[in-house]
Amino acid sequence: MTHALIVIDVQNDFCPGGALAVPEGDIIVPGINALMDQADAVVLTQDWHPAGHSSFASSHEGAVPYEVIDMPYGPQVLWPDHCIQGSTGAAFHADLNVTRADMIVRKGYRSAIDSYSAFFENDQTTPTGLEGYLRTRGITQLTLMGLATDFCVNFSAVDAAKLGFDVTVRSDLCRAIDLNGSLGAAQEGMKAAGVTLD
Ligand code: VGL
Ligand code: ZN
Repeated sequence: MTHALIVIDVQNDFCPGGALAVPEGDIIVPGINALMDQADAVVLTQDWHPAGHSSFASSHEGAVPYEVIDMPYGPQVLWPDHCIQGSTGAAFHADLNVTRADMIVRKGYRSAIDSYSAFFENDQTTPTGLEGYLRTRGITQLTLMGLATDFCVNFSAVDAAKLGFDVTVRSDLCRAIDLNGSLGAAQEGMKAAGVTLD
């Protein structure tokens, strides 16, 4: 079996001091780097929003961060402005071993739709292209880690399992936002989808 590490959104804005900081988001970096040597492939994902993205509370009159609104594709949490294309906040954490990456997948670059998952945008149908990349390389086994456990890692892991990949999430190398119990729900959802939580 050919094995890929999928490193989700280890970017400055999700680390302490960032615009959408995840507690301890930076302490997972050395552990992620240490796994890269043993992998056949390393894929990094990068949340990559244009200014004024529809997932930002600031794009909606009277809205505040962390409220949920209805979008044409379903409910959407509104976030502080984060991971603006080309900004320091959107850059990978300085200590992440970016040199080892075979592939960098950017997502969330369409203004009207968010993309938590590395495989499909939040309409759950528009592909990012990652599935094709992995399949054409003969990759069947995925280990996921990164930020945040309950959003982008969760959505990516569930989609990967639904697509038929053998999926493990290294919970020790993830950190969560944990909004209104979202971490517990994510853990249940991943298990139900057949994801192994390590
Ligand atoms: C993420 C919220 C908004 C994530 C990205 O990487 O989990 N969360 N954009
Ligand atoms: Zn985002």
